[in-house]
Amino acid sequence: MCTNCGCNGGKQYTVQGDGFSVDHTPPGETVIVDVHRALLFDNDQQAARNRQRLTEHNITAINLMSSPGSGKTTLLERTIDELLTRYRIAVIEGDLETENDARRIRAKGVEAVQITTGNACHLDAVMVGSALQQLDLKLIDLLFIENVGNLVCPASFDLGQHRNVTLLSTTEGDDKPEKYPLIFRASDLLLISKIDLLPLLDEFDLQCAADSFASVAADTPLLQLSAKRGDGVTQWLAWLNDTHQQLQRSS
Ligand SMILES: Nc1nc2c(ncn2[C@@H]2O[C@H](COP(=O)(O)OP(=O)(O)OP(=O)(O)O)[C@@H](O)[C@H]2O)c(=O)[nH]1
Ligand SMILES: [Mg+2]
Repeated sequence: MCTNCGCNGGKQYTVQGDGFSVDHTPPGETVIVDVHRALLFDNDQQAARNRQRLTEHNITAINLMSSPGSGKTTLLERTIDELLTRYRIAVIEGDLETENDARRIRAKGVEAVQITTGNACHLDAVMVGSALQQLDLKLIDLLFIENVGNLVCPASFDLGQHRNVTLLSTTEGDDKPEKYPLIFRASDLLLISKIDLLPLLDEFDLQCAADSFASVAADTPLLQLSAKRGDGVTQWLAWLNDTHQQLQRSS
């Protein structure tokens, strides 16, 4: 179980490449609250340092969160295809195991650092800070952080990103925002992904998904997207562009 929520059975996080690792000893029940507070306090401090470094380098950092398989890496591949001539892009990939996603990103000609978390179900700011040391920040405009596929824990850990984007795939059901409110409430943008599959999924109702999302995050924008077919990609790129310009003006 992880020391935050009790879901990490392992003891070690690893960022491949620079040998970073931390041991986590499961605390006794009476200690858990204090450990939570200390853990999140330390995490937030590291996240603030990450954000400051990124901002100093005029980098816009986007944290992508969703269930496993909702289409995060596919969206990144599409985004790179569309934006690489305009922006310098880098990606930090989070998964329990394998370098698969980083390989997919590198195949697009973009630098990617793979973090493998062992059994941990989320990235944290220390892991991201360590991954940042492996990137030349002077050569990046947009940094995407693909979080571990999970609708719960990633929402609790600030990584130093500037914006959170959450994907909800049509294959997951339209009631997820109400069932997992924390992550949807933390989002700056919701992407309903794989809408090309809608004709096959008569149970998924776009209006129900929008209502469910509005019930937890009324003022947050939502886009319908198919990274495969291209629906909504123009709007997604426009959101990214606007966000980057906005952050540049305010820094
Ligand atoms: N039909 C359809 N399939 C998609 C779309 N986007 C992704 N997929 C498929 O969904 C599966 C998972 O996609 P990934 O991009 O690997 O998902 P992910 O969120 O990165 O997965 P994890 O990193 O394991 O959490 C793959 O088989 C993709 O081809 C889409 O827009 N439409
Ligand atoms: Mg992925």
